[in-house]
Amino acid sequence: MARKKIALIGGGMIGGTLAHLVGLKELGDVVIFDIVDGMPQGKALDLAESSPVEGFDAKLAGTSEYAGIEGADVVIVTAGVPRKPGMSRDDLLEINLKVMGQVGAGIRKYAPDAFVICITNPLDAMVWALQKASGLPAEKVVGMAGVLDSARFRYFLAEEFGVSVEDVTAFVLGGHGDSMVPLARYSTVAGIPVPDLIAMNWTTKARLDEIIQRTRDGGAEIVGLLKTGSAYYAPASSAIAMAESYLKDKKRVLPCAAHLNGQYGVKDLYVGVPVVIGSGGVERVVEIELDKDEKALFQASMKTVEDLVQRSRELAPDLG
Ligand code: A3D
Repeated sequence: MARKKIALIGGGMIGGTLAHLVGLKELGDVVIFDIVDGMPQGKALDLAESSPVEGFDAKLAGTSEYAGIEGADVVIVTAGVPRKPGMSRDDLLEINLKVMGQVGAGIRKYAPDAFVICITNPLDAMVWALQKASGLPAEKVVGMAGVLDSARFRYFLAEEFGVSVEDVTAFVLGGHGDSMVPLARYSTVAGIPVPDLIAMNWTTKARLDEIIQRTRDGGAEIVGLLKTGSAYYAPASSAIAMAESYLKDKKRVLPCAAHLNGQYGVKDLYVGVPVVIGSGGVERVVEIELDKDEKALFQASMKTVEDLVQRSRELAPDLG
């Protein structure tokens, strides 16, 4: 069986980490595309030279031509500008919309059968723009945010409870950003819902609220520490989990920014919801019951996504 081909559009901090993970996990051959002269080629060669030591077999190449991504099975998009301290994800809207237009055209021409994962911020608007610009079926274009947001929630909960991260599941809905909705009652330790753990005195409601707020601010916390860019290790791991589920038809249930067409009362928007990812792409959107408070938070989050997409439509009317 021929190796799979994974194209990484954007070879910056996340792109380089993605290439490393694809190699270490032997998911396939890698092409890194970037507009910076020599950088994607340099990173690809450096990573290829690590393969004898790590013991993985993969071809790694860098390119600045879209033809290089031809026939890719998976395309992961990080092209654009990351947040600087004090900048909101929304500030990136205009510049990264133009980038999505170029990237979408490249995918449309050279990798129309790929499963496309968008990471570029502001995520919910960029994945929407990328789907429109590429013209790919909506179930083949998805945004990475929920896996990262829920990983942060899981990590903080595991620290709080003094248990393995492996035994903590967490649930985050809605847009990526300050309005995301971490759902405590669907978050568990070995199946025990977090509200029950409060009743068992494992933590308090006040501590849980602090953890939820820290999860919402998770991206900004890293930006504040790094000062020169945003998080890249955990975002890359999160996108790889999605790519792996597609490539291996694992049918994992992962929170992703998926195209909704009526589910959760939302039309033609990308929003963070649990989905099943298999060889068909997004094979199913899982629609859970929300209580009154959760619904209100979800709707507020939806409103911010809607506003962002509306502004995107105004800035790039050709996207539709
Ligand atoms: P960075 O290291 O700057 O890499 C971005 C790369 O994109 C650079 O190498 C650029 O040269 C390249 N690039 C710029 N314009 C183009 C273009 N037109 N075509 C191809 N390549 C181009 O950033 P990063 O890797 O740290 O982050 C990438 C993106 O991910 C940013 O938009 C971040 O805001 C976003 N991000 C999202 C999350 C989510 O959870 C959604 C988390 C972390 C970062």
